[in-house]
Amino acid sequence: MLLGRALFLAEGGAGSLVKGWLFASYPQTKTYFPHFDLNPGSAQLRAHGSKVVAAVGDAVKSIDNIAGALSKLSELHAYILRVDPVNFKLLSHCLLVTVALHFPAEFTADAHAAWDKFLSVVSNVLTEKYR
Ligand code: HNI
Repeated sequence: MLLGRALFLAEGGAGSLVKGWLFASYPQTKTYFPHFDLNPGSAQLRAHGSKVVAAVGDAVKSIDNIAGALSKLSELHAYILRVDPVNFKLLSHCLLVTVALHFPAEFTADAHAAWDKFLSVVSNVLTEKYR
């Protein structure tokens, strides 16, 4: 299944690709990473990208309890990092584009819809603590 197969992206360094898309397409998102070397493919970006994609993998594995699986991350983003929720839509879009590019044959209309829905659940979980 495409959700599961995409997990391998974590090792392939796709996480840094996703962040690369994010920073190139939406430069305002770079303000959250003043302490990072943001050059494409930097060691910091790769390490961070792997963590993000691994967390998406955790969400896939706990598809029936995404809120539980990501609760610590939700607190981190809301209370410590204070990332504006709008940025989660931007990142979700970049993730979707990356999956579509890596798996063009499997990225059917159904897969597109499933990813869209899954990423909006993940984003909702990660931003629910702001309320
Ligand atoms: Ni996010 C750290 C997962 C969206 C800015 N983020 C993390 C970590 C994970 C993670 C995992 C590492 C935590 C740790 O080290 O304990 N972030 C996710 C996921 C999403 C997401 C799964 C959405 C799908 N993060 C975003 C967005 C932004 C963002 C949209 C801002 C544009 N994240 C950060 C920042 C850090 C971070 C900033 C800290 C980086 C560092 O290492 O200093």
